[in-house]
Amino acid sequence: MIRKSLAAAAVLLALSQSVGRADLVTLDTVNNAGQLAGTGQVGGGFIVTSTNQQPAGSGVIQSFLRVDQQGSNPTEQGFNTNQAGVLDNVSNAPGTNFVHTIQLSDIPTVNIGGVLYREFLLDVNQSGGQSAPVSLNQVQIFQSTGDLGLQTFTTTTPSSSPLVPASITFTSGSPVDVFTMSSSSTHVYDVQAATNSGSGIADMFLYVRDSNFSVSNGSFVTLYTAFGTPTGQFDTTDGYEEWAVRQANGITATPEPTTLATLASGLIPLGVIGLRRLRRSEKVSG
Ligand SMILES: [Ca+2]
Ligand SMILES: [Ca+2]
Repeated sequence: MIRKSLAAAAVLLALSQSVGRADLVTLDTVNNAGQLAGTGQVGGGFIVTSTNQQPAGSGVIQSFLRVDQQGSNPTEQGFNTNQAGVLDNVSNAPGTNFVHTIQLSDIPTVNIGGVLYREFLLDVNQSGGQSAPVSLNQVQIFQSTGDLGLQTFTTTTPSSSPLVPASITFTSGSPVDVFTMSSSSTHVYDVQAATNSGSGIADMFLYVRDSNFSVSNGSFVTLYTAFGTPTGQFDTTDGYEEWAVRQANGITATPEPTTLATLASGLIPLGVIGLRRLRRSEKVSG
């Protein structure tokens, strides 16, 4: 009897570990002005924060990926490449200004509380503004020696039950996975970002630890992104979502000592206050 009970308990334990292991974690940048932290399955801690960064002319913002839902689909996904017809990329002119490959040296670094992060900027276009954010469900970042749009890949279909986030696996090209935000075995994130009023105003920063990146992994950086329902709460609507980096050739934006001290002490609306006070200086970037 004891042996049977132990066997049944072992089966139950195995089931509980294989089904529904991931938590759905909401990071609401719409109603929280400060930094919100998560832990990626690959690449460790990351930070998201709202912003109202305005492109102040060419050369300040470099857009590299635009994705838009097909018809009335509630989801969209894509990754930056110079190739046409990839997933839901807006690729009328791939390889040109708005959808293209980027290099590690294109991505600025920012020091937050003594930790160096690579900074990515998201510009959301949704109908309904603050009341209708979009759900960002997945970000995967790869390094490689060439354009991953030339490689083969598979994607998963996102699901709410069981909880499975959208994801991509490259089956050729051997890219190095340096960051994976959501995983069906740990956390599935619902990062909510709303459209700021006005055209061309960005909405959210994503910070990924710089220590994940290495020049030896290859100079090309590919960002895969997925939005919508499932697994998030909010569908994709209206125009395209756009990923960008601030300026070209890299800057090191170092918070002033007073800002740094405040950051270290806890929550602060980094995107609203901290980054306005950043001191820019030349840097040598991978
Ligand atoms: Ca926007
Ligand atoms: Ca949209």
